[in-house]
Amino acid sequence: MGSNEFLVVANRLPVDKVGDHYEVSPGGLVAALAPVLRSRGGCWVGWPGNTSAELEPFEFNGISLVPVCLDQDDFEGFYEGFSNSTLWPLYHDLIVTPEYRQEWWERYVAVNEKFARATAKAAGKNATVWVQDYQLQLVPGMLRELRSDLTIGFFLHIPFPAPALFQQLPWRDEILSGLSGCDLIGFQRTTDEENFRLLTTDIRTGTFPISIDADEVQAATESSIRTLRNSLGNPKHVLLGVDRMDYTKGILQRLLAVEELLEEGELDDIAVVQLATPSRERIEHYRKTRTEVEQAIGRINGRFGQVGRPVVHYIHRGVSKDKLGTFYAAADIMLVTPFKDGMNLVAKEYVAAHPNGDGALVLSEFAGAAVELNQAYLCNPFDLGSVKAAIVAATNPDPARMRAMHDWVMEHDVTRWAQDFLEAL
Ligand code: ADQ
Repeated sequence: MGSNEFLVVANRLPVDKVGDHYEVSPGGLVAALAPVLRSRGGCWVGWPGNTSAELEPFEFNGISLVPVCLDQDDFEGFYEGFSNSTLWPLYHDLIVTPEYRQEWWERYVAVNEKFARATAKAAGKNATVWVQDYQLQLVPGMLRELRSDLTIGFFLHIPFPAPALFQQLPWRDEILSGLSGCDLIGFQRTTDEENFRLLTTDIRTGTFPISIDADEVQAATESSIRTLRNSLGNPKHVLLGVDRMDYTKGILQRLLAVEELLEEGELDDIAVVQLATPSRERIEHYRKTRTEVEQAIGRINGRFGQVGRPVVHYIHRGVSKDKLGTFYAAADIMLVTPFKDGMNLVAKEYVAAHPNGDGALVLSEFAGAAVELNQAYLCNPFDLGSVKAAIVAATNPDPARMRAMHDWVMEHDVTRWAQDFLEAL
């Protein structure tokens, strides 16, 4: 038994090793939880992100970190396999076909056991443990067996599918029994919660839409916005996409919509900026998505670009928070078009960067964010006509809509999300 009174357990530690030191790593979960942990002073249990190091617990930026070390077989079976090639596509409504493999499942069980044991060791008497996301659905049940004194919460960051889909999973009973170790399970949307409750009503559940650390969205200066727009050739409309390169995000669909609008003469004098962080690149579907996106970008630039003035500006790298803030502030239209998304923090970050009512958000109905940001220009990414109509409408936006969404996001930030969940727990 340890002495920590509050523990976050997540697949990844909130840091990356860069050379011989650590840096806070980017991503939805980290953005969401780091501020909460700092203010409560707890510990974070997670994988350090590489399979080589055997690490001891250490302190970083006022948070104590408890590493769970994974070897290459764990990484391939638990992370790339069961988490991201079985559960990820299944929970995102089969955008690609999930693969069901016994050896991946066995790794998933073994790695969840590692997390549960490390957590049981670090937790003080009657501590509160908050387990995060689809990679660790067995941890609550295992932890309950090891430590009956703990209060255990779980938050699912991605959607929970309809029972008809979930029931495909050969290990569906084991997953439900793992989750039944929880005192409370939180979901992003009521539809996720309802889907889960159709399977079992024995566990307490709630809906807690995650949000952003609104203060972290850097206020961009006028001059940085001007410099950026100049470098894009001062077009009438700047359109922006910011995503992990993932097939759930509908990056190709938004490019195809723009291409058709250019072809039809419905849009002109535009620049599109697509920032896409590399993601899960050893998985075939991810490589295919990248290839399709890059082909479309090349084709669109070939058809509609000029020398020195492409239509689509594409960065396949992460960008710093402060540059990202300038992109958000400079963009007239933000394109968020996932086929399915638990929440989508990018949509909220964009809204936070537009305090004065300028800008327009084109948002998929299938993003969790669409529930709260219902003043966006909503679209159905499975219907290109609907994406095109939303983009055209967004070229002449109503400032009242952005103002209303801005006020909502500023009020409902990630601190409030965490407070709401932990109070309910
Ligand atoms: P993600 O699928 O990673 O998260 P999202 O919520 O959009 O999706 O978060 C991505 C984060 O990464 C954002 O904070 C964004 O700023 C950052 N980011 C993306 N591209 C970047 C780039 N090129 N450079 C720098 N930063 C970049 C999962 C779920 C979501 C859910 C979150 C949190 O899939 O639905 O909203 O968890 O619960």
